[in-house]
Amino acid sequence: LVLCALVAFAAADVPLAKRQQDVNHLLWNVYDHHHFDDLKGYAASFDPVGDVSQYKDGGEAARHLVQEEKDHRLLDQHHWFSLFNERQREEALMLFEVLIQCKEWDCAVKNAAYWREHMNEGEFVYALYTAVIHSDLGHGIVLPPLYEVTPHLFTNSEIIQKAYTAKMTNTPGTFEMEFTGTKKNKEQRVAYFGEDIGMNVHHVTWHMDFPFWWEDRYGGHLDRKGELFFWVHHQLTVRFDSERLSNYLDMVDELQWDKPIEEGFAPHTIYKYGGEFPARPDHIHFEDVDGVARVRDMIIMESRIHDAIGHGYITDKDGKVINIMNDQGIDKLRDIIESSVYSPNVQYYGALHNTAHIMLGRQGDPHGKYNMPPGVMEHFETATRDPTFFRLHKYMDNIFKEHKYSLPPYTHEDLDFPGVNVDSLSIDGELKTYFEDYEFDLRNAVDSAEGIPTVDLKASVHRLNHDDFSFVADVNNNNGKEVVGTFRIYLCPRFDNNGERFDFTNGSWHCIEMDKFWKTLSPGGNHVVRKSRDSSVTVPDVPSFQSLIDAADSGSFSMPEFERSCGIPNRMLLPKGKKNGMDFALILAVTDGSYDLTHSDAESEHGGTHAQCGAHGETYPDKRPMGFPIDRYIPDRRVYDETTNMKFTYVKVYHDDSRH
Ligand SMILES: [Cu+2]
Repeated sequence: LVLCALVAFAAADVPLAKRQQDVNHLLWNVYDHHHFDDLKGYAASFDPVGDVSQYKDGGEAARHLVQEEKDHRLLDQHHWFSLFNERQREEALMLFEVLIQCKEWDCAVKNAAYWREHMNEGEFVYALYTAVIHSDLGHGIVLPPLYEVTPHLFTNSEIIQKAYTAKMTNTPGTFEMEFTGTKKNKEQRVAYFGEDIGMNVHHVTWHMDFPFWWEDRYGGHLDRKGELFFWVHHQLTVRFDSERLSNYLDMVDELQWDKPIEEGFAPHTIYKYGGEFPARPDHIHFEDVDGVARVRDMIIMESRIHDAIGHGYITDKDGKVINIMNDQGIDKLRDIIESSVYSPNVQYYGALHNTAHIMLGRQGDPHGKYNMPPGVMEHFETATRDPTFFRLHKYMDNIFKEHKYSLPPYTHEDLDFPGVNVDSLSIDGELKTYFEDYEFDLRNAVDSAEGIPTVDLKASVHRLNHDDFSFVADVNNNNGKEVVGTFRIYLCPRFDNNGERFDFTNGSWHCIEMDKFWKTLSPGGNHVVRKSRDSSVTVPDVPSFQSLIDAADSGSFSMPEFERSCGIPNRMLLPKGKKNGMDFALILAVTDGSYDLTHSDAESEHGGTHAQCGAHGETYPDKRPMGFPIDRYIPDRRVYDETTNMKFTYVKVYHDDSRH
C-alpha cells in the first residue's frame, strides 16, 4: 500500500500541499468567480484543446466537451444540478473524463479552473470530487467536507436566510440548526439520524466511491460494487431501525407501490439556485411521473426481479443465464436493481432503485405543473432526510433478504475455525451515547465578491456521539502454530418496539456491523483489545475546510487518516441507547483468515474503512459474503452453538441526556 502511494506521488510530481491547496482554492466559493489569481488566469486564457499531448486519450474527452460548449449545449450556471438528471449527469461526466485523462496535475488544475467558469457549478463540484477520488493525481488529497462547500444541501433554509442577513449586515453569527418538524411528527425523534451532516457525507461519498455510472475504462473494475451497495444500505437500514427502537418507534415498514406513502415530508431546505425543495403531504397515493415512469412499470420491474430470485438466475441481454444461487449472486442482483452500468440487462430489469428515487422525489409535482426543482430524494446529499428513503431501502432490503434466505443455510464446516476457541467477550468502558453540539462553516453558502469583507458564519448542529470503549476477547489458539483470525463483531437489538424478544432466526437480519479486522493469533491464549475508534466501519470527523486550508497553506500537508470520507462517522458507531439501558446481543465470530483474507498482510487496516467502503483501488479484503456469518437464514441455531469460534453476550447501551 505504502509503495503504491509512493509511486502515485511521484507520478503526480507536484507536492501534496500544493495539490491540496489547488483543490481548496477550486472549491472555495464555487458559485462566485475565482478568488485566486492563478486560477483566474487559467479560466481566462487556458485552451483545453491547445495541447492535446497532456491527455492520455489524445484530447478526445476535452474536444468533446469543448464542442458541447461551442454548440451551447451545456447547462447554464446558477441552476440546480441533480445526478439523477440524465443530461446533467452526462455533462458532469464529460468533465470528469477530461480530468481523469490528464497525465499531470497541471493539466487537471487548468482544466478545472477553466471549466469552473464555463460550466454549471453543481456539475463542476461533482466532477472534481469524483475525479480526485478516482484519479491517481488525487492521492493524498483530503476533499473538504461537502457541508462546507455546498452548505445548502446540508442545512435548513431558515439558517441560510440568517446567513444571508448576517453577511449583508456584516455581522458574524452562529445559527442553531433545528430538525425539520415539530414533536407532533413522531419521525422527528429520529431526524437526528437522517439529517446528520456526517451521515450524509458518508452516504454521498459512498455513491462517489462506487458510482452507478462507473465504467471500467475509467480506471479498473470496482470490486464487489453491487454487493457493497447492498451492504452499505442494509446497514443504514438496520442502524435506522435501531435508532427508532431507542426512541420508542416501530422499525420501518417497507414502501409499496400500490399503497399510500404514509409519511409526508417538509424538507425546509432550499437550493442555492432553484428555490425550495418540494414538500409532500401525508398519505398520498403514488402518481405516475411524466417522463420518468408509471407506477405500473415499477411493479413490473419489481416482479421481474422477484422472478429472477425465484428462478435463481438472471437473464442477460443475449438471453444467457447467470446463476445467482451462490455467494456472488447478491453482487449481480444489486447491479440489476440499482441499476449500475454493470447490469447485464438494463433493458429488461430497468433501474428499480434509481427510478424509485426520482419517483419519490417528484410526488409533490408529478406532472411538472408547478415547475418545481427535484426533490430531496434526487440528491444523495439530502435523500436520507426524507423518511421514505428508509421505506424505499427497506423495500429493497427485503428483496435482498428474499434472495439471501433462498441460499442454503451455513453448515458447521462453513462456520467452523478448528482449534480456535473464543473463551470470553466483553466491553471495556461503558456503552454510553449522548448528544453534543458541533459547528460548521457557512461562509460558502453566501455570495461574495472582491472587496467585500468576509463574515464569519457558522451553523450549530445537534449530533450523536458516544464515549470511547473497547471490545475485549480472549481467544485460545490450539493449533500449535500461528493462525490468522478474521474478527467479525455485530450488535443486535434484542427486543422490538412492543418488547417482543427477537430470537436467533428473526433477529440476525437486524444486526449492526460494528467492526471487522484481522489478527494473528499466537499458539495458546490471546488477549485481544480492539478500540472503538479503530473500527473499520467508521471514519473520524472530516477536518473542517478552514483547517485544510491552513494545513495546505503552511506548505506541508499530510493527513492520510482523513483521505477517505466514506464510512459511518465514528461518533455514530454506537446506536443511541436508552436512559436505563437498551438491550443488545453482542456477537463475535472469529473465522479462518487464511481462507477469508484476500491480502497477504494480516495486520493491515486496508485504509481503515473497508468494511462498508472497500479498500480503495484494491480487491475487497474479505472473501466472505458481507454480513457473514449471519447473512443467511438460520433455521437451527445449534449449528452456531456447536462452534467454538463464536461467542454471544448481552450488553446494554445507555443514553446520557444530562450531558449537552
Ligand atoms: Cu444510497
